[in-house]
Amino acid sequence: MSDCIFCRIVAGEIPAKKIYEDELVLAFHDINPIAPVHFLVIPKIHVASMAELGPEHEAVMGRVMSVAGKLAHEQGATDGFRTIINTGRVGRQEVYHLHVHVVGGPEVLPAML
Ligand code: D5M
Repeated sequence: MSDCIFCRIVAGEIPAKKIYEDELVLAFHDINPIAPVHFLVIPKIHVASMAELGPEHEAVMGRVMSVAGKLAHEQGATDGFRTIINTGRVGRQEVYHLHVHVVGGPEVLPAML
């Protein structure tokens, strides 16, 4: 059994509020939402973080990004959204299975950069 929580969600070993799934990626609602729309899109294969990406991941990461944009609109972020990838200690990554946060809702988000 994997000790990666997101691998366990992919395997169906622990529950998640799934939004979308195909052969490459899975999307599900974040357990601690920070906005009316807040879900995660992950590659099904285990990649610990963005720092571990290589050329072999280009197809799956292309799918992650295109699914993120499509689902954002479907989930109600019709006037824009923010995508966040936390990487490593400095990036405050908590779960070491690469994931894209998609955050949005009706209100304009606080400025970040
Ligand atoms: O943050 C990891 C994100 O993953 C954080 O927003 C909570 C979310 N999380 C953690 N466990 C679960 C489960 N089981 N379901 C749904 N969402 C979850 P980061 O700092 O980007 O690594």
